[in-house]
Order: sequence, then structure tokens, then C-alpha cells
Amino acid sequence: MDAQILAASNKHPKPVDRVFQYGTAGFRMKATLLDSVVFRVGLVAALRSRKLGGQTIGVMITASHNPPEDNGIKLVDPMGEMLENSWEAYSTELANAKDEDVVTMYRSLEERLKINKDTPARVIYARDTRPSGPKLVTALTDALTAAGAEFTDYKLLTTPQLHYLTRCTNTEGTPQSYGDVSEKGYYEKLGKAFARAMKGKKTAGAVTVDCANGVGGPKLAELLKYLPKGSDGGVEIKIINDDVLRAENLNHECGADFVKTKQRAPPSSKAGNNERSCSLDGDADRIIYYFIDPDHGFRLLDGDRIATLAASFIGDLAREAGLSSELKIGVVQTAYANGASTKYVEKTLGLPVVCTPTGVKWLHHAATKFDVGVYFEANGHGTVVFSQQALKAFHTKEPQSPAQASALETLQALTDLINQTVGDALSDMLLVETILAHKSWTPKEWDLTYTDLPNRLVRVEVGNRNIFKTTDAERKLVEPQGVQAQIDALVAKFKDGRSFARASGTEDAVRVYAEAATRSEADDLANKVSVVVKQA
Ligand code: G16
Repeated sequence: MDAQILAASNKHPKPVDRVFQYGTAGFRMKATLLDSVVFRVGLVAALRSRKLGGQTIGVMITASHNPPEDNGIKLVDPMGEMLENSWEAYSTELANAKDEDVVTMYRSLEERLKINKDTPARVIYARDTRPSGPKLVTALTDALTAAGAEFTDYKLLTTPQLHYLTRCTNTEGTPQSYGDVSEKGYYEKLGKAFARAMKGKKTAGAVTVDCANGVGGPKLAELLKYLPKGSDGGVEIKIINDDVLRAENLNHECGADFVKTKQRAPPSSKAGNNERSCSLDGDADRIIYYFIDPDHGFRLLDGDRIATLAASFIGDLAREAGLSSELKIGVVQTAYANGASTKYVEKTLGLPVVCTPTGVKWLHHAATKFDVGVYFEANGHGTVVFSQQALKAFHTKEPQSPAQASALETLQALTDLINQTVGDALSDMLLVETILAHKSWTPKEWDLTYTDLPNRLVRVEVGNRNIFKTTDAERKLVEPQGVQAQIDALVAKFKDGRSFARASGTEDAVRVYAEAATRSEADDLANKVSVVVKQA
């Protein structure tokens, strides 16, 4: 096998003088630099599967919200969760090995991690619509073949669909079976759960869905075939930005990241006043809602809003079902969460909030500490996870009244509707639509639950983002020395001011976030902190 790995690796040489890093969501960079990385991640996938006794590992080739010329790769663990932390470091080691050292390092990982080479290795993979995808798939399959792994190509999928399939594959035929192991199984599961959760209720008016010209477009069109129609618990969906043929359109002037950072609707949106709109990102694992208020203009309903909506709805259902004393419900956010949303969850909903660093892996992990863990990044990446105890309670609790029975049925439906493996824009959209229908809310009522502090997110290009090191869930810089003191001095000058800077783990930039009492002050603070970062 060593000779096979060496021969295959030689077809995918590492660019000299490049240092690669498993970032917030895997390796991500210009697609032209990624060939050797993908090959080596393929080797890691085989090792990881063998280490876990032949359980199936997922591989997703995507650069999500990044521009079309980028691509990336990330690994999915057997239950559909992000790759275990320590393995990110092994992936980074192998990605940076010199070409001539790849086989030695592969074997040394096998030895250090006590991996039995005779255990079967199983991998499934998929990609988004980027033109660089098929070539990178070749690098991946060269590695899997050389490492003697069995593999299945699911071709084009959204990232959350690949997470779903990974879990389904590993739980097939067990009491924990997560669903049918097919793309169709995903649509059927969501479609049936949505019909059950809606209980014949209907959403008011249509929702316009901007698919970022990414893989979410064709997948949403497919999902529509499985959703209830018309007055029978139906939802009217208008799809826009679903052009996957012209690569340059991906995430261009559209998509969740555009809407969140620019704080405006995509120019292509024709939605009228008070009409619900939402935007997915390039691989459909994030979603942001918004609408135009005739009195106040563009209104953003971001990940914080989805988290608060979901937490309040599920909290109410748990109370109605007589389960609130048994179940610990909590919300997980990052430093990007608007201060007003944190206050609303703690003070109005009376629920605990945990803050973690950026990256779904951190939020997901923290959310599993609750029976119902609602986690969302402000950028729209999130989901809800239910503990075994919660799932059992929803299914075994004897209802004492028709109202209790109805609350329990809705909770059961939600556990199937929500993709519990990872944030999933399509599943989250159906969750939001369900909640709005149950509450008979327009986006305006949703928006009125609390008032966001004006905020601004700035992307600052710097010479070397790696010099920026943080602590306290990324809220404070420890390096470069003295920079945090300058940020603190600026923040102190603004009413309700808060600001932080951190290196992005997906783009070559530092992100600066600022909020303050007024729009102009938030902009001013963000700009001043950006200058400090640039000078550092
Ligand atoms: C990825 C991660 C998210 C993270 C985002 C931005 O999203 O999955 O958890 O919030 O990157 O991360 P950073 O600020 O480190 O660049 P996506 O949708 O791009 O995969």
C-alpha cells in the first residue's frame, strides 16, 4: 500500500512555501492551491474511519459563503457532527508534510493513534456547484483508492444533506436510525415532519428564497415536491438566485453572507413591503430572514432572531406539554450575537445563554449540554439539538389534556423537522415558517420581540491575520500586545459600546464587530477599531 500511496500522492504535489491550516470549517482557500490538501484529507478520512472501527466518515468539498474561485474541504464524523478537534491537528500535519514524507507521516499517524490497518475504511462524499469541484473529487478518490477505502459519491449536495447521510449511514438498522440513507430520504423526512408540525396551519403569503446561486437552489426545488400543498399546511415558496450554470454568480450580490454583512436585500429581490424573504449561503447551511418595513426600511432577522424565535416556541411547547421542569433548555451564541438578543433570552425568556468561539463545532458541543440546546451564530448558521432524555419524554409522556397531546405531537414533529446534525438552511426555513404559522405572525411581529442594538461587521485585510490571538470566547485580543487596550479605550467612549476583533478562519482577513446606541456610533466605532487593527 505504501507504494500506491506514494504514487498517488506524486500526482498531487504540495505547492512549495504554502502552510495550510484546518480552519473554522476545514481547509479553505483558492481552489488552485487545494489539490494536495484534498488528497491528504482523503488519507485522513480513511484513517479516521479505521480508527472508529469502520464507521463511515463524510467528506464535503465546498467553500460555502466564499467567492466562486475558492474551494474547501471538511470532514464529518459518524453522527454527522464536525470532525473531532484533535483530528484537525492531524489533518493540518499531513497537509503540510513534504511530498516525500507523506507515506511516513501516514504510517506514523497510524501507529501513534493505534489504528488497525486491517479494519475497513468507509467514506461518503459530496460537493457544491463550484467548477473546481470535479477535479478536487479526483484528488480525493485517488487518496481513498490508495488507502484502500470503500467510498460512495453523492455528487452534488448541500453540506447539511451530507451530514444527514453520514448519520443515516452509521445508524441504519439500529434503534437510533436517523432516516433513509438517500437524498430522497432527506426530502421525505423533512416533508412529512413539516406537514405534522404545521397541523394544517397555513403561512400568511409567500416567502421569497434567495439561494445564493448555489447548490441550495436545485435542492430546494426538489424539496418543494415533498411539501404539503395549498391550504393543507402548505407554504408558498418563490425561489430566486438559483442560477448554478454561471459560476461567477455564486454568492455574488446575494446570499446570506451578503445580506448579513451589507445589511440590505440582494438587488435582485423583488419582494414587496412586509413580505418575508430569506437568503441561503453557497452550500445551504446558513439562513438569514429579512423584510422591508414601510416605516423603517430594511429589517434583518438574523441567526439571533431565529434562535430566540425557536427557543421561545419550543419553551412554550415544553410548558404546555407539562415538561418544563424536566427539561433544561438553553441558547448558545458567539460574540457576534447582538447584545439585545442575549438580554432578551436571559431576561424575557428566562433561559441561560452560553457564549463560545466562532464555528459550529464549538456551538454544537455546548448545545448538547442542554436537553434542548438552541444554537445559532448571528450569521445564520445553527440548529436545535435534543438530548436522549428530551426525545424520550416527547414520546412517552402521557398527555393529560388535548392541549398537552397537541404540544407533544408538535415537539415530536420538530425533532424530525430540525436537522440535528448541523445547521441546515432548508430545515431551518421550514422551522421558521412553522413557528410563524403557529403564532400567526408576520415578520413585523417577529421583529418587534426586541430591538437590536445598531451594529456593524467589517472585514479588514491585513498582512498576516495569524498574529491576532484571542481569549474569552474571542471577545478579547491577547496578541498583538497593546491592541486590546486601544480597543477598550475606544469602546469606553461610546454609549452601549462593544467591539472585538478576531482573525477569520475561512477568509484571509480580520473581522471587526462593533455595536453602539445609534447607527452612526456603531459605524464610527467599527471604523476606528478597524484602523487600530490595520495599524497593528
Ligand atoms: C463557516 C463556519 C461558521 C462561521 C463562518 C465564518 O461558515 O461554519 O461557523 O461562522 O464560517 O467563520 P470565520 O469568521 O472564522 O471566517 P460557512 O457557511 O462559510 O461554512
